[in-house]
Amino acid sequence: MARRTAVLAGIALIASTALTACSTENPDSGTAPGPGAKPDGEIVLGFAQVGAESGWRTANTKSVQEAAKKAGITLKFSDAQQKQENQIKAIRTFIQQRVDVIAFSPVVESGWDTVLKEAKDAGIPVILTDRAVDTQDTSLYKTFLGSDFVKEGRSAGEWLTAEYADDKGPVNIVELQGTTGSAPANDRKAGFAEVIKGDGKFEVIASQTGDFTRAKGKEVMQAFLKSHKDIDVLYAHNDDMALGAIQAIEEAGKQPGKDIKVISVDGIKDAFVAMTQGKINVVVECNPLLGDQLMDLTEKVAAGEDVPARVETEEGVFPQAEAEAALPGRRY
Ligand code: GZL
Repeated sequence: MARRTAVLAGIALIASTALTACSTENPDSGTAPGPGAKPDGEIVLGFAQVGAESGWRTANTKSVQEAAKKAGITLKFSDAQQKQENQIKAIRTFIQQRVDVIAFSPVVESGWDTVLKEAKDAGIPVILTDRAVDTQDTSLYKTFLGSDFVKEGRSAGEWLTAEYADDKGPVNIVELQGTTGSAPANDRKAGFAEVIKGDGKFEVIASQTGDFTRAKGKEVMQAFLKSHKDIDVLYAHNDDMALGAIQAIEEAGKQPGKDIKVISVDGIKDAFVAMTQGKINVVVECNPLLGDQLMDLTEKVAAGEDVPARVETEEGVFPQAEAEAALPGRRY
């Protein structure tokens, strides 16, 4: 009997070990000792990234990974491939692994209260980076680090109204929106509309999501060009969609930046190159290099220190004439 029990126990041990090994979802699997300062001062940060949809996102990921290394913070990183359910799964994994701090860029604004409450109940502080969430309960996160997207939209609108100050119109605008439901898409649209609504000559004749990607931006611009022969301006919520749309405009035999003015947001190097080629007229900068600030906030939050409710990044507006001089200094 004893031998049989021993064999069964052995099988159970092997099975449980195998389950634990495949149940973790992160490359650097394993369970952190748990929230709160550790004797050796190690901090484990769980970071749930949106995806890898754009040049901006790639630069943001690189900034976070390099900053964690520099700060000696152990980073558990997940890429949600632009799916909210994957980000929620990643946050739940970080909770199971009992990381010290969770940070993420919410792919969309709504639907986060439940999982953020789970993190709060587990005593794990959360930092929002880049994008915001729409919640009544601001106790669910410690701070927001990122840009003011409404201001970016307003800057785009202000450039347009100045550009067409002496033009009686009509000025027909097509708009490539970012990911549906995301804070940058909602806010960049709102800020832009707020500025142009004051002058009846501006009309947004078509507005559709290009999901922040080059491929989708090109595809939607092709459709815009097919259904509208009188487009004067493209307002793209990010450079990747603008660069995709530029291909569509050229394939339609028109000159981007001249026949159709192009306004874009982000400020990646490729957009500055397009401005030097006369294909984009203005870029509203959105800074992805949040890594060092995020690590500083992570250390403070892990130590239980107070942090500001909102930490906004510095960013500018670059008209085409400034692109040549600015390009060598661009960091992403
Ligand atoms: C903005 C960021 C947006 C960028 C896009 O902070 O969330 O997501 O503008 C990126 O390029 O995909």
